Amino acid sequence: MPQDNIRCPGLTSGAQEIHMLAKDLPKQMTVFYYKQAMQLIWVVFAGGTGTGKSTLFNAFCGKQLSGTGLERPKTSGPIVYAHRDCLIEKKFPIPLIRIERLNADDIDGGPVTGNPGRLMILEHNREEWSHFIVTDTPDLDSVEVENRRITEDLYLMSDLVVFITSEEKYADDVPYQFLMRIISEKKPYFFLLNKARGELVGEEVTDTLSSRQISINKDRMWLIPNVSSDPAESISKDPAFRDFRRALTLELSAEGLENLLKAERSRRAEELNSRLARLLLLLDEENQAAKSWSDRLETLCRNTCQDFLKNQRERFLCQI
Ligand SMILES: Nc1nc2c(ncn2[C@@H]2O[C@H](COP(=O)(O)OP(=O)(O)O)[C@@H](O)[C@H]2O)c(=O)[nH]1
Ligand SMILES: [Mg+2]
Repeated sequence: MPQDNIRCPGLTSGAQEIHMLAKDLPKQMTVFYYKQAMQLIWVVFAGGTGTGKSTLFNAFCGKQLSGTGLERPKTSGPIVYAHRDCLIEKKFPIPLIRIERLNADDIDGGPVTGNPGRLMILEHNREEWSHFIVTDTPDLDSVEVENRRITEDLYLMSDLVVFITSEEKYADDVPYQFLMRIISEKKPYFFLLNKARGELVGEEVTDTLSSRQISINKDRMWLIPNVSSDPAESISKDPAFRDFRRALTLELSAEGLENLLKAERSRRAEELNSRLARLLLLLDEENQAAKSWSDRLETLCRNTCQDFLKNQRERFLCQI
């Protein structure tokens, strides 16, 4: 059972959800206030294990920043590519995470892999990228609880998610649940299906997803073909990848900053409101259930006493 400060008797089927909401809401509110005070777009690359998140993150940033490879888990902590003046640390809302900084031009040991419980900021000085940050994350279906938790926290921080999947993964349960959440919460997203076979077409993907109640906006979907050698190099030259990069760069233009942040803030406020309303509704149902149980007990108690008295009277009354 999650830890929270709510005491409820657990008489309704919503009791478990009450505890989940009560546990998550304080963090969501802290994130809300942190982001409210910041003119910065958080782009988060997220997806299942080995789908190519780090490869595509590097290709988008135009630099080998994050380690890639098939040994799992390769990315052990989040890696953030940010302008050196971004004040990410100020009142950072995720507790228990240490923030470290490195100059992105100075990663002598090659691409970094991150560390559990730490957020690694790789600083740059590209002025045209100073109003947004790009984050690579550990696998959201990682076997490590810590990895899954941090990816979940970064999702809360995100204003835009680049969801990455691959042909063999896109119907898997955990990535599917995550995608479902992105769409149901109306979070802005880009959907990349990496390592796609040549003959795979968009309709096949959208049909499979719609058979599982996920409707993907085709304008937000790119199939990045499987390249046979040197993915780091080949992907950045691929026309589908270039098209995705153009679309994301356009979305992140400095002129669009105000609108994107405004839309995301009101989406976030709505999301919080609906969670709070849901919590109040479930608590009310618990109250009603508690009241009717207490009424039932009272009736039972009264009937039992009356039966008992009647029984005793009959027993002790003199009978002729
Ligand atoms: N052959 C091939 N390998 C790829 C492609 N994209 C990524 N990879 C490889 O897949 C492995 C996992 O990629 P990585 O970016 O580390 O995945 P992540 O775990 O999602 O971050 C790496 O060895 C990449 O080089 C591709 O299009 N073709
Ligand atoms: Mg990775």
